[in-house]
Amino acid sequence: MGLQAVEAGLLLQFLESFSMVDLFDTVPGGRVDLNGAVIWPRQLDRDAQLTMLEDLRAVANAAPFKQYKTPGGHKMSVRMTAAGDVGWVTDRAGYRYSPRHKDGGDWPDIPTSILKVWRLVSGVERDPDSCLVNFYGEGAKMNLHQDKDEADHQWPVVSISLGDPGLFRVGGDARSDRTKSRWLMSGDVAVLAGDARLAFHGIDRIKFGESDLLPNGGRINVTLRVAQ
Ligand SMILES: O=C(O)CCC(=O)C(=O)O
Repeated sequence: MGLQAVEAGLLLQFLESFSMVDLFDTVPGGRVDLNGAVIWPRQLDRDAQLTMLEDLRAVANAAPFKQYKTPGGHKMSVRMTAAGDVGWVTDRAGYRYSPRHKDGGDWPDIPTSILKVWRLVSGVERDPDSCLVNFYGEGAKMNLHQDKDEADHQWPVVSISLGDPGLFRVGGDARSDRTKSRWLMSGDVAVLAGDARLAFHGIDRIKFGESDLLPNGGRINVTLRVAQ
């Protein structure tokens, strides 16, 4: 690699660590607007994060993490499980919500520690009926996509980050729309609602091992939705 490429890489790292969008997109209440997605930075303190982690261990014991394949046959890099009446799954048969996990049992209930976050930030009376849990190990990412397997898109999507930082990218309703990015930190909460409900979004990469919340590193994302 030439010297200029090394310098450009270092400059990029510097700008990313500075999180430039903060300077321009902070809205009242300390929230951040990222192309219409609202981010509540550091909503959960360390104790709340540890409690949620403990609750998620119980979820994963009842419904173990699996590495799903897309309908096209590609193995996803994240591992997933779920809680609630229905859980999001994918395989050759397609993307869908299923009342049973891959080992055949019902999904466990959504832990109260997680429901509390929805009730605080969603702005709606109805509780979610589905809670997807994504685990990002080293090198895992999630490509740009829309959340549109739910029956009614008027309900918001609420997503909680735990562990290593994840670079969140949000665009518009078309895949080709301009995107903005921000590192989601442990304890951050993001909401996709209203005009941003169907925004394309994804996680470009994580900074594996930067947080000590998970003993072996990695990032957990908890995504709450009204699916049915
Ligand atoms: O990991 C994240 O923060 C985003 C997850 C996500 O987009 C999804 O599960 O649909």
